[in-house]
Amino acid sequence: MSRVRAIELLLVELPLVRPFRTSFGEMAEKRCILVRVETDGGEGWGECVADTRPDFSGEFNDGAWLVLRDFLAPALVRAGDVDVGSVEESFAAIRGNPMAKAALLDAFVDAELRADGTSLASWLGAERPRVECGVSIGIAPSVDALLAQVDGYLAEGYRRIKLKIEPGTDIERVRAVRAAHPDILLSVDANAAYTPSDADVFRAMEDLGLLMIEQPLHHEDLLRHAELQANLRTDLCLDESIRSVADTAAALDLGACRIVNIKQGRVGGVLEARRIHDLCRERGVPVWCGGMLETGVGRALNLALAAMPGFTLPGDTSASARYFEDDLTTPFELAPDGTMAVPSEPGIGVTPLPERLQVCVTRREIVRPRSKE
Ligand code: SMG
Ligand code: MG
Repeated sequence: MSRVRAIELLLVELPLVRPFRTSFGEMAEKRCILVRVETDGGEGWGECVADTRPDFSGEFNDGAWLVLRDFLAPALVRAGDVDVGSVEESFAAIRGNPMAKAALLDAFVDAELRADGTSLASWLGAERPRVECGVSIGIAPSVDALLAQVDGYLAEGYRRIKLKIEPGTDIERVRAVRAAHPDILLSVDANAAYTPSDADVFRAMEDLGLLMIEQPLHHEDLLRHAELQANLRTDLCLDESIRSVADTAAALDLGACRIVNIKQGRVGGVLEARRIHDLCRERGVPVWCGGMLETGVGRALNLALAAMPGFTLPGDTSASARYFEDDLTTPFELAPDGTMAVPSEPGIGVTPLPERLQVCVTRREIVRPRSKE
């Protein structure tokens, strides 16, 4: 149980080692909000997975900043004594905005666990000291460029390759990678770029031995995903469509997917992510840890989640070097066997390096209790 003394918002900017292109756009820099919560027991850190534009979801940095500064942070400060079991209640009157909520909630959970000397991984019941890592490859300028990237990541040890796809180049690209690597774990992610009339594209991929097809259709369309899944042998996985444990239950009941991508930031934080994990585990549905090109702060949290027992497939938990020349934290490194260590220090186990914050922070604001509170 702690009282929140101050909530600091920091906007950070880091160049990416290579632009990341998806079916909805290209990203050349990482720009995100970090949240630092100060309680009477210590401090904690969270990272917001929103980006500059509302493209992956409706949330974006400037909007999340306002929601955090004007609604979520004041609500948490007003709530008085809270603990990890009651912190979500302080946000209950604020609809939507799961990415903003996750950043603040995760920072609070981190502060509580640090004060208690418990690592997030052990608190979540994580069972593995290391997790298997995959890598997500953006849409490349050409087949040759793509094949070269795949070769490079496989040589580093990554255990699963995920290809971003878009209409027009999809089948040719996936076939080329499969032909070059007949035995690797290979999946594709459409980021909702297709419609039910594109079913032929996915049928053409049936004999390519894909581990899954991620989010082929519109994020709000569970019914059409269910129809597509009924007509495909390949497993569908939902990402953007899953914003809560309720969405997950609906998707599973409808048969809209057979695999779930858990991104804690997309579902309002680590507590809801754990509920989704528990539901899927109960129902025998494999889950894996998605990524939002997080800095070391968000990556540390993802690694703790990915070590939970229901996370049975390699996640998009790649090494710091896959994204940044210089991360905000001590870099996360991939071992040659394609695994990464789960942080074992209290809380998320890492703290942004002050000298990196000095370079990367472009905006800061602090919310404190009003004097009468
Ligand atoms: O963190 O390595 C990563 C990126 C993983 O492909 C990835 N994320 O839809 O799963 C997804 C995308 C969303 C990011 S779009 C900027
Ligand atoms: Mg995805």
